Amino acid sequence: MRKNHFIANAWAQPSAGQYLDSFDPSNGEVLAQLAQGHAADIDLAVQAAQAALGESFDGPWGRLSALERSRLLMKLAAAVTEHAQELAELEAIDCGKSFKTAQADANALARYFEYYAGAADKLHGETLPFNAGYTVLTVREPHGVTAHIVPWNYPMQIFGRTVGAALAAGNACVVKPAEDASLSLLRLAELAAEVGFPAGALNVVTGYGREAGQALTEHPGVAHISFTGSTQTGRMVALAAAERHCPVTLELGGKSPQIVFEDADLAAAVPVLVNAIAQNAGQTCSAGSRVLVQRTIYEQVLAALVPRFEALQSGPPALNLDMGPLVNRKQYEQVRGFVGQAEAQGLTVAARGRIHAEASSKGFYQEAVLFRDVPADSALAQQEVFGPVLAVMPFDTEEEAVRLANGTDFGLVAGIWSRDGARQLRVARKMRCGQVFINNYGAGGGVELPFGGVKASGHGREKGFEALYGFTVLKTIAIHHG
Ligand code: TXE
Repeated sequence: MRKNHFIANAWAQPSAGQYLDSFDPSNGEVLAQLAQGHAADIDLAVQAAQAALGESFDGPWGRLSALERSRLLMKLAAAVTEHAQELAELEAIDCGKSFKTAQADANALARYFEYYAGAADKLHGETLPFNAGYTVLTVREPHGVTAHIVPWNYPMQIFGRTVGAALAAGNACVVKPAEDASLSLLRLAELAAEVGFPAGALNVVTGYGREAGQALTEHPGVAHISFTGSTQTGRMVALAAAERHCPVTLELGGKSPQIVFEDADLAAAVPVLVNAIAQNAGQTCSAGSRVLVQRTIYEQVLAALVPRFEALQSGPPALNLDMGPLVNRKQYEQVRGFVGQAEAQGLTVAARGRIHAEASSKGFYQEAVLFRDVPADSALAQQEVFGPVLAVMPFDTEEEAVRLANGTDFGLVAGIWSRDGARQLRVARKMRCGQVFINNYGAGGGVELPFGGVKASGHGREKGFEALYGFTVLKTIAIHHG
């Protein structure tokens, strides 16, 4: 399968004529050849987006009313629902997800478009009380051309929450998917053209991060950058953006804790603790990769976790097991490296999951691993593994739990399990992160719920109305009428 860029509602061959191999993680074989984008391809896409907007927002996309944008997004949501099976299959094979996970991602994508379609014509400014003789108002305007650098773990969902919001707010988008997982996003761009988005409103340029990605971050025509990915690359993107004062939203990784107090409802908590790390084989920015358990119930919680971990199975996407393979060899080696290093340091493996007999030995399969008594300063407790590896550790007091929970460079999400209402809120207010879940974890995704991090987890908010605000520039207009 050979795929080109999608620019101005048409397939575009790569300017340098080069294609890169994208691999099937379930067997290590070449799945597709993707156009290898360079600066020239990015330039074409940015020009197409600029033309769609027009110099004074008078182009075929720029002049549409909020209601017209809303209706197009609603049509795109319907097209995604109609093609959900096809999109899920592409995503499952490309990323190594089980089909049921990819299906859920397709549903979430449709929901993002619905949500932002509904929000597009409710994105209004204010009138402000001011001096006598004045009327002052604010208007929210699009940035212009927005860049969206998308990783491989949830391509459709991340596309939905950034591109959906950016389009609703009236921006024209240039998307650079991950080199490992571009197929669903190329199809989405095609669907957008089919439902009537004007040429240039949505463009997808594939290629490597250091080529197409970097060129996009450096392009002077880009007015806002939304990046989801690693902390390291996020820093490079932010530096490139700073060179030309371009606003940037960074959604980076995490080492998110779940705190289990002795009064928690364990029957409710335990399955969620497992799912929070098994979901997408741990390749989730908000994965609950640390579990802090009050010492009085520590052995009880471990005893409940162990059989559930042992039952977790990894296998080919079509088998719809708990987990598929990891996305690529680099990720596979990274996760194996963390596990091997922890074992070499004498950390205790409490349980291991299984790899299904039908899994190819050439696929990137990693079984779930549960480590107990993990020291707070170890790599396993401090660094993002991005695989199905859970670090469990005990604590004695609430103060210690808060210190441990906040004691990493990251700050994305936290979970609190307790029946004590005062403690729930007290601890939630002390968490240094962007989202806190009490007696649940993730709230089932929640497209309406603002999401993002602090510290090395990034800045800016996606999802909900906050994302829409981020994709607009607030202009104040003061009228002196006497
Ligand atoms: O990420 P990169 P990688 C974390 C996770 C994972 C690690 C490495 O810990 O193990 O990152 O993954 C594009 N300019 N997360 O190497 O490099 C790249 O092409 C512009 C967490 O895959 O950050 C891809 O589209 N763009 C995370 C995207 O950036 C560049 C999701 C992400 O790649 C670029 C994924 C450059 N110089 C990984 N270099 C999350 N927050 O969910 C690369 N890219």
